Amino acid sequence: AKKYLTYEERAKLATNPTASKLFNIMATKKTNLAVAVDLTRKQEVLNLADSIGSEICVLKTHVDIIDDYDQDFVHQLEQIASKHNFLIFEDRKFADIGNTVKYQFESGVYHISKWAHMVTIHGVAGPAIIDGFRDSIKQTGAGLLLLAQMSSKGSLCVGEYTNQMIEMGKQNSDAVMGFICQERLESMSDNFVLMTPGIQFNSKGDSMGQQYNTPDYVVKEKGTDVIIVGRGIYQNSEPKSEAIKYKQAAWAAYESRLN
Ligand code: S5P
Repeated sequence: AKKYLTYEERAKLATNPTASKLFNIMATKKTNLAVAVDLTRKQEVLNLADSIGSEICVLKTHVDIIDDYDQDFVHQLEQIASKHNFLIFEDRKFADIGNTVKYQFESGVYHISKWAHMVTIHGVAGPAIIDGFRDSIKQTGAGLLLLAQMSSKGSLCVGEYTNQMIEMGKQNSDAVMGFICQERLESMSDNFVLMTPGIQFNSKGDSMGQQYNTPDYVVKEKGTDVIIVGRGIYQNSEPKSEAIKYKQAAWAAYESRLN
């Protein structure tokens, strides 16, 4: 059987500052729940963030789906994040050459580098994509999350591609804080945070290829660290009490794998 370390121990092994910070928040707040708030109005996102903030370690955004996005949105979200001690994860899935992603990260409407504690990256363009983030994250300590596997049906992020993404992470472990994945593979060392989307209690999937597992399955059976829940929480009529259920299930799975 695998030997699992505690999140406190993992915080000390982390090679990226945001990874270390996240492991510490998880241990302090006793939550390995991240929520994907895929709502399209600024006030809806902010209201949900404030209502579930005490239950989560990370709030994941897709800022490019917010109809009325503005700088005030980010300003308010940052205040809510520091009030409740969670991190902000912009799920931008950068995938271009280094020089282009540098502009996409720092410029444009969103200025993601100014406020995101972590962002997602696809490795299709090769490891030099990471060089596009270096200037910024040297200053902020932000973390990169590499997409090693995806939750959707027919995903091409499998097999040798997955192995190459893990290798890319290890070669850049100062900048890379962890992986988006569906399972812990032997080669994923303990300095990395493993985050898993495609989580819902009461559904197996949607009509557009999403596939769901339970918190217990991915954390206990598959060995990942953080569950990412979207519609299972924000579409529930009682999002706060539903968030507490996901938090408790994921934390119980974490505790039981330590024994
Ligand atoms: O493989 C992936 C990677 C990600 S980041 N599968 C995913 O679903 N995601 C994201 O997780 C997706 O963009 C969405 O924001 C969230 C899942 O949302 P849900 O509503 O299906 O829980």
